[in-house]
Amino acid sequence: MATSRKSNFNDFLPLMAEKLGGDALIGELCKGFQLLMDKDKDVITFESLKKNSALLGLQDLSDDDLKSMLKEGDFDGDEALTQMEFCVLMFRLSPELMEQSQFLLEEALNQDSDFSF
Ligand SMILES: [Ca+2]
Repeated sequence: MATSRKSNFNDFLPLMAEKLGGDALIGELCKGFQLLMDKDKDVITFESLKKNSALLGLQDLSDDDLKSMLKEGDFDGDEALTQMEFCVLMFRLSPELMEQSQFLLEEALNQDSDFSF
C-alpha cells in the first residue's frame, strides 16, 4: 500500500511547532538527530541514516531518498550531517514552519560560529 510519508512528515512539523513553541521544537528535532547519528562519529552518515531511519518510521525511504536527504542537508560537502545541518534540513523540509520560525533559526545559526552558508 502506497502511503505518502513525506507529506505526513511535513504536516507534522508545523503541528509540533504550534504545540511546543519554536525552542522546544528545535530541541525535539535535535533528539531526532541523536537517534539518527553515528554514535562513534557524532554525525549522521548514510550508513547511520539507513540503519536508524526505521526508528523514526522512515523505513520505506529508498537509498536514493536517504542519499538526497543527506545531500540536501550537507552544506560543507563532507557527506555527513552535523546536528546543525540536520536541524536546518528539518526546517527546510517544511516551508511553512520555516516561515514561522525563521528568526529562531537565524538565532541558532548565529550561535554557531563555525557554521556558514
Ligand atoms: Ca556536512
